[in-house]
Amino acid sequence: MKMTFRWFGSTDDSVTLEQIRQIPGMTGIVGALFDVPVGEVWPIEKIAKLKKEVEDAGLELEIIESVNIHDDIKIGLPTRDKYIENYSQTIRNLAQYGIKVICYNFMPVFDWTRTNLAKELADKSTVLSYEQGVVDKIDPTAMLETFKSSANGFSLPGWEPERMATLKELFSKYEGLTEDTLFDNLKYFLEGVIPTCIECDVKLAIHPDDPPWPIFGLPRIVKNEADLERIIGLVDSPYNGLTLCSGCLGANPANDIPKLIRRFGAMGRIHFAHVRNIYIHENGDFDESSHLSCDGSLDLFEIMKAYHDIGFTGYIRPDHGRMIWGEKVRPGYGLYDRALGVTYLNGLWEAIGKMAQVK
Ligand code: DNO
Repeated sequence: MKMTFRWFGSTDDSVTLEQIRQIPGMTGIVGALFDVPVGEVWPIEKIAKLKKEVEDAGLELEIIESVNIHDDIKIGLPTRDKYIENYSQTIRNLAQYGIKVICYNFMPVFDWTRTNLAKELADKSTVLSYEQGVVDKIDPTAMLETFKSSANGFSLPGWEPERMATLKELFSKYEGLTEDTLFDNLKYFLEGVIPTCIECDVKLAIHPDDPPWPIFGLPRIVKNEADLERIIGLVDSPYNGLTLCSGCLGANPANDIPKLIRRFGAMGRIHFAHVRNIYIHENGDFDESSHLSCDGSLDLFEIMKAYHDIGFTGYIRPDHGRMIWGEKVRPGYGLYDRALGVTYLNGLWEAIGKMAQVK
């Protein structure tokens, strides 16, 4: 596996490349251009600048999270062809700079959703959390206020202010869209871009829905094993792959994460691993706990063992972290707890590897 760390760029991340490089075992950055509006081609010059910055810091840039998909593609509007062409051009541009994997999602309107970005735990750390009762009661536009007021002044990935400004209009465009139509639209998108992926040797890795069930009456299609199976069958190519996010899929206890890793990993379809833990309450609500198995509901040893057993050589990153030690940065994306996460994952990996040799 290749250990990586998500970074939001020199102007929008309080964590520096130098700090990231000092985390033991770190090899690369998971990067993106956050100032290019969704749907536009990513300019060569900006990609070149990002690549150089990362490499000058002694790290690699081979994976992008995310090149987001324009809503017209998800809805299936006639304008989608133009956006699919733009997406293909972005793939070509990224390939020129050595990008190997692109993570994306296919969630209507909202990317990942939480109801509290700073829930205080008994030890006074704060975590991202999700309460279904809150989501059921509030107008989705109110979610924006929650996000704005508790994001420590940072923008949040997937919640771009320009897009969110047209929220009501966006919702009306999605009206009546079913899961099946969303699958059809994903297939149309994949059929449009996979030939370019093959030509450029860039793999796509769809990110699961977070949480993995429909919210605000919008359909979601990357929720469980059956969905993942259907997705990889839409275009049967290794270039049509997965980002296996343990925390997203794991929010539904029916999703057996080690089983999913073994199954889709053996098929060579997992290109990117997001590994984190969550603590699921009795009513199904959840908090994003520390990565440690005993702090959450997922068994991180079993998850890392599954990756080890399939001989995983892809990219991996710790996922969201808690806010600890007085850090006040982008919720979920501080330095300290994610660095602890990396060290823990590396420790598990080393131990599992050595145990396998002893046997
Ligand atoms: C949240 C992330 C997501 C993820 C996208 C991928 O922190 O896990 O925003 O990057 O869904 O497109």
